[in-house]
Amino acid sequence: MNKITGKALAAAAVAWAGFAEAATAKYGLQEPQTKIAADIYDLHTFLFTVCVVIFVLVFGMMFWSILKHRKSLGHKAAHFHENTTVEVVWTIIPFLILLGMAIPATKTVVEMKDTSNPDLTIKATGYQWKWGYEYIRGEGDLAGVSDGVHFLSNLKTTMDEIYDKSTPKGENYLLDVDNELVVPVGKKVRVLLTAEDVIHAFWVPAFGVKQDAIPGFIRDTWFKAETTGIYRGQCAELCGKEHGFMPIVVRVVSAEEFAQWAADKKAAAAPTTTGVAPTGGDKMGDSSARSAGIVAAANLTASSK
Ligand SMILES: [Cu+2]
Repeated sequence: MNKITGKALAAAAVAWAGFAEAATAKYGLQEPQTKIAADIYDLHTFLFTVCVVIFVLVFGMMFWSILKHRKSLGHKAAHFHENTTVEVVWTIIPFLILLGMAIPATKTVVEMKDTSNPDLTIKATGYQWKWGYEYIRGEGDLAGVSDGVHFLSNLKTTMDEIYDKSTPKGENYLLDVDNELVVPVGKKVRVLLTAEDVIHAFWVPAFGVKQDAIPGFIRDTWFKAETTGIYRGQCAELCGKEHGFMPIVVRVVSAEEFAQWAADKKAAAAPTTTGVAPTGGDKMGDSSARSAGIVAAANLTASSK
């Protein structure tokens, strides 16, 4: 009998381990790719454990008390008031628990907010419903490599995939873009965030980055990706009917690949021999449309004089 119980327990443990692994893959946090994301992951595990322990202790004590001290067993309710020891204990213990949770959490939040000394600064602008990226001139060694590079990043998932039920959904359904945000590995990237129309939010779970992009304001955040690869995120602020259609895709590459990519982007954006900027579907109008507007405004000023 004991052997059978042992085997059953072992089988249950194996089944539970398998279930836990599958559940983690499906419902758990994404595998952290930055130190901050790893800190957040550990904090989540630690705080969740504290909550579970408190839950088990409180409910265990409650059910045990109800069952063991019920009226049918002949128990009579005890009457005690103003017990100083009990009151001191139940004030101090929660205070210590909160302190134990707040100290590591605050340390991580302070680290998250420290956007100083970046290697590279990128301005990300939220639009209904796409992201615009601009590699700006600023502090850091890498500023000269990519400064001035700017582009829009649109959803690549086809409308058929979204609306036509007979079309199979791709592997990265609603998480694929035409122009990825490319960054070098192991470098501190500061992201300046703003929006053109309504509030959006820049969220890349694997980097532990989530920051609102607010029209008229600049907020900043940072990440330092530790491994090359492609990491996906989404707008995390309900921003209109196509809120779910503005993903963020970050491609982390080596320093050489980054320099090459930046050079290619700059070459593609350079004016052609005819002096007309190439059309790259740049609806943001940062290049051709905006400069045409500037020229028109200059002409107006000139003619009014
Ligand atoms: Cu949005």
